[in-house]
Amino acid sequence: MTKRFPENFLWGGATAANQYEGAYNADGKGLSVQDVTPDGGFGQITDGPTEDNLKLEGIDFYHRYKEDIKLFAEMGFKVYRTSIAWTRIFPNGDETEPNEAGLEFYDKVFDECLKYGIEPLVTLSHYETPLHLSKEYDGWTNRKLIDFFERYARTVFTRYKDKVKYWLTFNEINSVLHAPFMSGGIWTKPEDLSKQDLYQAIHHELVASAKVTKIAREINPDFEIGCMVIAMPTYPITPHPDDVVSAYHSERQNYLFSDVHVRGKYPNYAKKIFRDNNVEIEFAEGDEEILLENTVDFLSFSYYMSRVSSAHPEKYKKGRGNILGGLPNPHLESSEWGWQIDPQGLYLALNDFYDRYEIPLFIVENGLGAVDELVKDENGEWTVEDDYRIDYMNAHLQQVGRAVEDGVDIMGYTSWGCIDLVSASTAELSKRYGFIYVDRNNDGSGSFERYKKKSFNWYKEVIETNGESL
Ligand code: BGP
Repeated sequence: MTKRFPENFLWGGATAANQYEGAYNADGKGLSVQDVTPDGGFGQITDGPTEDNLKLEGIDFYHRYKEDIKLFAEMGFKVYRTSIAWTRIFPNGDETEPNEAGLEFYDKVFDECLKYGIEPLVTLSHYETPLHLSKEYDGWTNRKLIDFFERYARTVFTRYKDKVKYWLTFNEINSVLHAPFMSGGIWTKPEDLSKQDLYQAIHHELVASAKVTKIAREINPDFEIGCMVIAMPTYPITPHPDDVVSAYHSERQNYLFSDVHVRGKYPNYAKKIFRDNNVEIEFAEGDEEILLENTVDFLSFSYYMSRVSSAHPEKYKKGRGNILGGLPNPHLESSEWGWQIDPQGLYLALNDFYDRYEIPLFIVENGLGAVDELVKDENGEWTVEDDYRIDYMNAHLQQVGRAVEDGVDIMGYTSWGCIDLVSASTAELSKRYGFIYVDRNNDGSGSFERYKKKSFNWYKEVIETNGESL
């Protein structure tokens, strides 16, 4: 039998600090934008932390990291993706000295991973802009954030240079188009935010990403630095050329980000997007060179769904569906949250990215958010019979294998929310992705105990056989 997956394929799972660490104000941590969004990234912003915000306690990884990492090791993880909470290191974001207690926490987390031979894959900014930078500076609309981010990145690169090899700069950088507060720390309300300010904020993030890539390479030339975007292949609703062109344009808006990260300059079509939106990006001296000289080593992405586009969307009934808009696809099933399930979309995303860039790819998020029910197994142990999750992942990983056979260079796969955590879009705990069930409910109740789901052993076997069991 052919070995579809490369020998060194990095199998693992993914999380983000704000969705699972809890301990939101422990040991000097400052507030981040997450601490004031109890309804999730698209919901209201509160004056300060409120009791109904499940992220404040998360799943208490902060105190249970040893137990959790041990479980990841039992599944055989080769890599573990998490983020550093910027506000543990620089509580307000604009200080000059870091918070030592915050740095020590991640020392312990990374040491624990390395003890089991698990490589950390670390996102510098996963929807966790310090609240102070949001309120005082209007987040990434302000160029000063580049300096603050550089200081933060330099601090953690230096501190963890012998512990972490794989880094990502911004999680789902293109999500700022849809959730400017959660993604870009932009305090101005979306309805008042001009396109000029939005695209200028994007420019600042792209320049910041390139600048810290440069710093990373100076600190440790062996580091591998990636960018991270939402992949969402877009299908035309009919073969009518108007619909095909409409799908093409929405796809391109997504590529804009990865084009700059990978090719080091704005693509030609960006000019028209800017012109159509009355945007004129302000370049500071040196920005062009910085972007061009510090492109990423690999491209990582999240994949949850494809989307459907029409030149005349008003003609169609909208679904509850896909998070970033688009029309329902009648050929696909949906998750309980209306996200449409399309394993072949992942195959397309992998091939499209690789055709376009020919650099290594890393799938750093994919998975099924579902309502799980704890039941007793034949030995009287609590578990979740999550065959639906196994089916979902099996189908998606088959498509990854298919892309590997096509010759696409794929570094690894980290399934999203490998342990149940708080949802980014809805801030619920009932939207579970994990192989490990965490006993905590939407009303905050629960023991925080961990239980292995059926998918735990399924994934263990996938890793053990390097994908041959799929
Ligand atoms: C991505 C985010 C994650 C994550 C995931 C699932 O957009 O990078 O933080 O949570 O989506 O989304 P949700 O939690 O809303 O189900």
